[in-house]
Amino acid sequence: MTDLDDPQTDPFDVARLAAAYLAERTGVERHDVALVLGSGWGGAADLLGETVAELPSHEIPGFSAPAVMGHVGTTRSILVRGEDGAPDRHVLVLGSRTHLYEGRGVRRVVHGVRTAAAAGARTIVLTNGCGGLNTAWAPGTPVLIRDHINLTATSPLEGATFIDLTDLYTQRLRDVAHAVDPSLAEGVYVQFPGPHYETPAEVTMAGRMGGDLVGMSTTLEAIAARQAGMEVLGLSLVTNLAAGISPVPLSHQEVIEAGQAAGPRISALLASIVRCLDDVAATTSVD
Ligand code: 8IG
Repeated sequence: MTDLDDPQTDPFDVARLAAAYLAERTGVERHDVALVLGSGWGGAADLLGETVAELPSHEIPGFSAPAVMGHVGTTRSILVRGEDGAPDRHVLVLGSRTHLYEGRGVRRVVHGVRTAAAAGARTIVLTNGCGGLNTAWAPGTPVLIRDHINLTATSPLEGATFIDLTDLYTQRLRDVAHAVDPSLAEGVYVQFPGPHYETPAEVTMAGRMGGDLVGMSTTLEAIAARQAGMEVLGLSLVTNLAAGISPVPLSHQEVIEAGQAAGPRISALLASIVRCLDDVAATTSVD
């Protein structure tokens, strides 16, 4: 049973199948950390370490082909060498994600996360490109996700599954990120369904609700990650000021260009954070 669209299929069975496929294709039995690369974050994997294996994501059971230009469609296994006696870590890099707006269902949106958990990952780093409400955050500014507001009106959890989200983007991992870069800002990420950007009135609403960032991904993945027992770190790249905050209309081209311009800097930041995560995650249980 590999059809995620079939309600009879257990999505965790498909995730285990995908993880077994990954182990076979990469030769890596277990991965320690997973990394989901969103808009603007694509170059980060190159700085992490040596790529052990790279495969087109759509070949993995349950994965679909990427739909959006600028999203890399490969999955990589990277060996991050431990420094100062720290152990080597296997990092699973998911270079593409399925967005809710693609209409393929929530199970597909979170399948990569569940696969990472089935592959052994205890820590997941979710990255995205987003709009910013704070004018002090120029396009190209990375922001740590402190919490989220899920406006998709859906959940990856099925049935009466109650999961505590009090410390979803854990303070512990945000402390690790701040140790790498004390200047990192923090914000509340608001996920809209998309694929249209917000109206200025919706951005005003997001701000009054307590939001700082608006985007179209991440919250459902974070919930699924927590359900799977993973510790979550979220990093947003502000690629544009949100509608109405900016005097000019948004364009997808602007988003891609801001990502490319910020690429080298945020890639180095992400690589440093992942190397530090390894050290912490190696000695910490999240059960
Ligand atoms: I990149 O301004 C990016 N993704 N919802 N709004 C929403 N998603 C985004 C935006 C934005 N920029």
